[in-house]
Amino acid sequence: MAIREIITAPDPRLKEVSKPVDKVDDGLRALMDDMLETMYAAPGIGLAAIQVGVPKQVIVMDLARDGEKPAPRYFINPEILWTSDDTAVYEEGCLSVPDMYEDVERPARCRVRYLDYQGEIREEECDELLATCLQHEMDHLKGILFIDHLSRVKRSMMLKKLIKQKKLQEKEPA
Ligand code: GNR
Ligand code: NI
Repeated sequence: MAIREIITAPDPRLKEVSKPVDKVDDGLRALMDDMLETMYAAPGIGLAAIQVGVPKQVIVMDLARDGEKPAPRYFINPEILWTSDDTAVYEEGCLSVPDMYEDVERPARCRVRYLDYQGEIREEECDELLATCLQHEMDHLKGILFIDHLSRVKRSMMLKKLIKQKKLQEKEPA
């Protein structure tokens, strides 16, 4: 397993549309293992493959709290089958939009079909943080970031800050 570099906005790769996976094999599982390790190290609760530069429809997630037993989840080729009409607002953050948090409104519940770590087909009804996080990750697969759900004014303010952060990073690399 290895920790990979997480791409941050603005970067054209984050706008790429990810392609479906045609086979769940050991190569894909190695990618998912790296993604999980990268996500835990960040730390974050979800990660889409495009955030490490791989445009495949792959998501890893772990919603266990501090001190709880790890509960890794894997979603390959996820499809939303249904979303509720009622919505929920959650203060979102993103590893590709470091240190910024804003409220985002999304359907409160959804039903998803996906392939798991073994390549088995599964269906699940999601609510609360799982519904929010899954929709946030599925946006990444379409090249969408949570800041794209905000007003133009908020988004351009955040993009300005992101560009400033990058310029500072260039001056003193990690
Ligand atoms: O770690 C993360 N936390 C989070 C909080 C609220 C809503 C979504 C998320 S996902 C984010 C990790 C990430 O950027 N995934 O793409
Ligand atoms: Ni994100």
